[in-house]
Amino acid sequence: MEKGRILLAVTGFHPQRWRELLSAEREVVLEPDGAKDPSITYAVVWKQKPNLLSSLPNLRAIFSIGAGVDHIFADPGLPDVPIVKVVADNLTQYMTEYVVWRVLDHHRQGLLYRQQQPKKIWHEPQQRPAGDISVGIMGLGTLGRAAASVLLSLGFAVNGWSRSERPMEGVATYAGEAGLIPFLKATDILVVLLPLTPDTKGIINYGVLKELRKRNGLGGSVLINAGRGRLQKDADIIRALDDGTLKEASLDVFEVEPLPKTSPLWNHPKVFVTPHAAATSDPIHLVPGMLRQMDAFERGEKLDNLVDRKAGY
Ligand code: NDP
Ligand code: OXD
Repeated sequence: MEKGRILLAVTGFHPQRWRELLSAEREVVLEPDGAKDPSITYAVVWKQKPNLLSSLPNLRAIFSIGAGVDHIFADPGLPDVPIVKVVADNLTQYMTEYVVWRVLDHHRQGLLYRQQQPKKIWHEPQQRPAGDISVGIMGLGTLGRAAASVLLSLGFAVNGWSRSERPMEGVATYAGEAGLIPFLKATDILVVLLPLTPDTKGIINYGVLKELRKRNGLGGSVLINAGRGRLQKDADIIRALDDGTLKEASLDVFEVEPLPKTSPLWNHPKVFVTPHAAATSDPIHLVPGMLRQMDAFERGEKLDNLVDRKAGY
């Protein structure tokens, strides 16, 4: 079979490096060219323009350049072809680093020390063992499990919540709607690594934050969201921080991105902001896997890391 051509449609990413690496093995057409082109069989996308994909008469598969695929499902005219998401050691490693960094910073009172230093305050707060803190990971998938295993090795108690039962040695696991409240009640630091789907949109709201455990050495519960911004209600997080429901938050994702300059989250003294940078998609690490999958598909083999269209992730 002839090697299929690729449409590269990536909004918000610099396409040059992706194009260069993909072009090493296949012909690449860069959006805005390519609409309706019958010679295109694959689309490599990030936030592609609505109805672009449905204009391609011979499209056989869509490759997301991220682990999340909500940007693809946002297209009202999404054609019924397989969608492949990113599962890659490099991306998983980045996310594990982010989660462990933020958990350790909250656990080891990073905010307090950053406040003390400019005032030249020499004060050591009480230290607690990691085992006194339970980190609850919402979304015990590829990224959640990897982070969980490093947190376990550091001695934290770890809980996990997923849609279906996902046992993991050393982790107290909870599943589905029935497992949500017990999971929250057993969690001091909530780490959100869920995909954005119709079921998870807005799930990080005041009511949910209220359920988190507060009797811990941290002096309150903590939120870390590196999943998607629209999982959370920014205003509910601010309310929870202001009334003490939450002690601190680390947010990598926001309802609107880039986070508007007018957002109170920027200047909130209890919030640590990163610009959707927890785990970047690096083409040098991701393109070889995409090209390998395209070759395998053309040999009649099945695609890996397929999105479950019904579940939306
Ligand atoms: P996976 O698909 O491997 O895991 C998703 C997890 O979420 C699974 O455990 C799944 O349950 C669970 N889940 C999904 N829906 C629900 C629900 N309704 N209720 C409870 N649990 C649910 O995804 P990844 O780990 O690869 O990635 C997770 C997300 O991280 C991505 O979708 C993306 O949004 C985000 N991300 C953010 C990045 C950043 O830089 N900020 C970078 C990369 C990813 P089950 O196991 O039962 O299927
Ligand atoms: C992703 C992301 O989904 O970077 O991979 O957000």
